[in-house]
Amino acid sequence: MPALPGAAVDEPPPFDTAVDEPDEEVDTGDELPPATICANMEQEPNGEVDEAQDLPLEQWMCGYFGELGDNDLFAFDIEEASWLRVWIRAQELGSLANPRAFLYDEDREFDASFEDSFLSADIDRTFKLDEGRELFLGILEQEVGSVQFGEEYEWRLRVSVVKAPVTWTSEEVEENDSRAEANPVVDGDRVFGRIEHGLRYDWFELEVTEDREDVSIETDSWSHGSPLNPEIMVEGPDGTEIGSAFTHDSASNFDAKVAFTTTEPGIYKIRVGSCCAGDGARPGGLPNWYVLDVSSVPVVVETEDTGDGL
Ligand SMILES: [Ca+2]
Ligand SMILES: [Ca+2]
Ligand SMILES: [Ca+2]
Ligand SMILES: [Ca+2]
Repeated sequence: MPALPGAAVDEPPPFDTAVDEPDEEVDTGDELPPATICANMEQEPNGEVDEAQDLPLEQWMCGYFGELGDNDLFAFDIEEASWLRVWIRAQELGSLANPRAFLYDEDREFDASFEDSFLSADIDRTFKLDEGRELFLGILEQEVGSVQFGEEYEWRLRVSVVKAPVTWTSEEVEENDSRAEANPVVDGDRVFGRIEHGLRYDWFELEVTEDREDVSIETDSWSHGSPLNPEIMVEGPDGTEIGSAFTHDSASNFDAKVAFTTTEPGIYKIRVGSCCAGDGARPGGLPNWYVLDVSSVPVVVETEDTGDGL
């Protein structure tokens, strides 16, 4: 289990012990005393915008889905463009809750919904705020049912300012939603971009000068906590699709990678979007970021090469 910042070394394991253990020393009037790690407890009612509770950064806020349809809403201010991590824990700590979360700002310009993480019903997302904003984070039980609430539906959440998990060399230039507006890229580029809307695309184009170049187009996104599960599609100079992917080298890595060897020089078009074309889901929004990593190197021709390079 990852270290929990602020936790005392001898703190009992989260939840299972901490919430069930009677603590006579702390009498807050609550039926269950706060666990040591909980610097803050939710204060109901907190379901409406004007009831949103201030969320201190870098500290754990703890609470429950205590009633049917319980919505727990928090507000926090970020003064400048920053990388943020939203970490919401429940099932991994033994809670029955399966939280989902909605992040948004007053103008609804920066919004995303967060559901399960890979192999986990909990939420751990890292993204780059584009500018200083006052943000709201609402969480609620994801399971739809009449009994998904109560004292066993505890959650803990923390929002923190973090270091960028990736590096990049340039940023996309919108509008780039069509082939004609494609941003040029070259070998070695790492382009930071966002899928501002799930139905929009970011187009790039790579000029290949040799007949045969090994091209690899891939994202750093999902594997670094971005809400975006990206999809890449590449077209050759004649407009035919060379490949598309929403996974990386392994089927359980939801970054995207398309790698191939060219057969002719020309302009190769690259389309980046939210997984997946033809699928109705395709979430988007400013928090959905990626870094597109571009590699294109001429194939070294072997003297005994018979034509297929293998
Ligand atoms: Ca609550
Ligand atoms: Ca509530
Ligand atoms: Ca974009
Ligand atoms: Ca675009």
